Amino acid sequence: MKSSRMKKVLSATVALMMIGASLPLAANAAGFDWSGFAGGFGTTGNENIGSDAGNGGNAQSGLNAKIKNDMPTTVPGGVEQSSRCKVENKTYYCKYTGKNKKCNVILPPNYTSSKKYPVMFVLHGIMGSENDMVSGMGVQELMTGLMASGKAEEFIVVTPNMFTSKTMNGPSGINEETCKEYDNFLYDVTESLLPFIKENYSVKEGRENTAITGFSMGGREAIYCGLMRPDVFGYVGGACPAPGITPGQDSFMVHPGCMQESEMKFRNVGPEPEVFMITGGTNDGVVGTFPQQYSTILTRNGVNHVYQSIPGGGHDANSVKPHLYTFMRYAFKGDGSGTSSGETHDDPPVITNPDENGWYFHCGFESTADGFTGRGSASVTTSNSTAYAGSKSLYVSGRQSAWNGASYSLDSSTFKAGNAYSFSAMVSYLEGDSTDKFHFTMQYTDGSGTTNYTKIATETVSKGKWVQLANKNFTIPAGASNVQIYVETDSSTTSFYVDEVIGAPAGTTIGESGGSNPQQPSGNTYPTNIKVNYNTQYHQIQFTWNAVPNAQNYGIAVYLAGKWRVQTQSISSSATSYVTPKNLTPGMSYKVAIAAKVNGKWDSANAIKNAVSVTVR
Ligand SMILES: [Ca+2]
Repeated sequence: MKSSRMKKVLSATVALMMIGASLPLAANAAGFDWSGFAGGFGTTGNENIGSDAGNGGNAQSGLNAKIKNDMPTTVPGGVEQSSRCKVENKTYYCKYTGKNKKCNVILPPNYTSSKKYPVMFVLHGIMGSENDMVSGMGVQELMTGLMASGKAEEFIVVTPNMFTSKTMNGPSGINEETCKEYDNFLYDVTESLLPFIKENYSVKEGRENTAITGFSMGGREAIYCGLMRPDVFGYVGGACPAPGITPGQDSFMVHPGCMQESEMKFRNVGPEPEVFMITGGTNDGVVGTFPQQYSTILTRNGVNHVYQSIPGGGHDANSVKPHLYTFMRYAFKGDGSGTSSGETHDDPPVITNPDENGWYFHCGFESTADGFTGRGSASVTTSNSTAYAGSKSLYVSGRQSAWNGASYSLDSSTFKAGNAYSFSAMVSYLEGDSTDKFHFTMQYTDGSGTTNYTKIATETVSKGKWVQLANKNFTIPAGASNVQIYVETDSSTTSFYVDEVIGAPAGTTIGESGGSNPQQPSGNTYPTNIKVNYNTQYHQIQFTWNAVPNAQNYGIAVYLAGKWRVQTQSISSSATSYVTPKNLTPGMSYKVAIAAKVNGKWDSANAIKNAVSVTVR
C-alpha cells in the first residue's frame, strides 16, 4: 500500500475514533481513497488485543456453540506461514450484468485436480476490488498454516469483485447506489461466479462445501448472501460488517436496508448454515457498533449465530485475522444437517408438507400401485382398462370377501391421531350387478392394541361410472396407530378399480364435488382478492388481499424445492398486505399462498388452493 494513501485513511480513522465509535463518521468521504478500507491498513500482527471475546452472541448449538468456546481474539503465534498458495486471476461472464467480471482464485498448497475441494468466498470492502483480500489480511498465510497443521480442511478461496452493475463499470462513490450494486453480487455469485468456479476447478458441490465471508462491505454482503441463500452457503461469516443490511444511518448515507430488522433471519429455502459467525472490533472507527447491532437483531430474531468481539480491534487486520483464523478452522466441518435457529412458534406452521396441489399424498396409479396392497385374498395391479384420471387405475381382483380390497398405510409423521384430514378416492367397476355399495374405510390399532375399523365415506356406485368416496374433515381417532385406509365393498366380491386416492389437510376440497361433510362455508377463512404489485427498482413484490372476518393473523408460504415453506405467520390481523424482502432474483417465479388464522386454526388448504404465481421483475 502506498504510504500516502495509508496516511489519509489512518487520519480519517483517528478522527472517527475521536468522534465516537458508535457512528461511522467521516467528512468529505469522496476525497479519500477508500481502497484502503478494502485491503486493510497493512498491519501484520495482532497488537494490543485482549482475550475477552464477548458473550458469543446467540450460539445455541452445533458448530456455533463450539466456536463460542474456541475463538481466540488473536491468531496464535506460528499459525500464519509464508504462502504456498497459487493465485489465478480469472475473467468470467456475469449473467446478471451481461458483462465480464474478474476474480482471483487462491488455490491451496498441493492443489491437484485429482481431488475435489470446498470453496470459500472472501469479499472485499467498499470501493475495493478482487485483489484486496488476496494479501494483507492473512488469507493465504492462514490457509497455508492451518492446512499444513491439519487444523483446516483444504479449500479454494475465491476473492471476487463484488461490484455488480448493469450500467456502471465501477462505484461512483460511497453512496446508496454503490451499495445497491454491491447487493447485486447476490445474483452474480449464485448464478454466474459459483458455476464458473465449478466448471473450471476441482470443486465439491453443495451448501455443505460452500462458505462465504468478508470484511466491512464484504462482511455485509457475505451475511446478506448467506441470509438470502442458505441453500447455497452452508458457512457464513462477516468481519467488521458494514451497515445497511437493515435500515440505518451513518455519516455517508441513510441505508434503506436490504430487509427490515424483523426479517433479518435465514430465508426458509434450506437448512440454516452450520456456522454463522460475525466478528466486530471494539475500537472500529468505521463501522462502529454496527456488527454488534447485527448480532443483537439476530439474537432478537432467534437466529443461531456466534458473535466475536475483538477487544481493541479496529477496522483492520487485527479484527479480520482472528475471524478468518476461526472461520477457516470450522468451515466445512459440519455434519451436513444444518443448524436450527431454535425459534419457537406458538402456532403450528401454516403448512407442513403438502405438495403443489396442497395434498399430502396422491396415488394416480400411472406406473405403479403407488404403495397399495391387496387385503386378504385380493391382488392389486395397475390397469389401463379404465381410469378416472390419466390412462391407468388400480385394478383390485381375486376378492373372496367384501373386506378384501386395496389398502394403503398412512405415514404417521404426517397423519397424526386425533387430527382431521381430507381423504378422497375414486372407485368404479365394470362387471357385476348394476349398482354396488362401496366403503372407504380406516383400519387402526387403538391404545389397547385392538384393531378397529371406521368408515371414512360410503357411496353407491353404478356399473361403469366413476364415483368419489370422500370426506373433507375426517378425524383419525385419538390413540390410533398402524393407520391404513382401504376401499372395500359392502357385501359383493366383484373386481373393481380405484384411482386418484388423495390425502390432504382437513377442509381441502378434492375433485369437483369435494365429497361429503363440507366443513364450513368457503370464503371466510382464507384471503381472497389477492393482488400483486411489483417493484422493479428493488425487485420486491407486494401482496394485498381482502380482510378475513375474525382473522387473528395472516401467514405467507412459498412453494420452494418441493415444499410449502412458511415465510411468516405473524402478520397482524390489521394488515392486509405483505412486502417481500428486497432483491429477489429477477426472472424467478414463485407460487405464493396467503393464509389466515381464524379461531386458532390456519386454513392452509384453501390458501394453497388460491395460491398466486408471481415472477420477480
Ligand atoms: Ca390414474
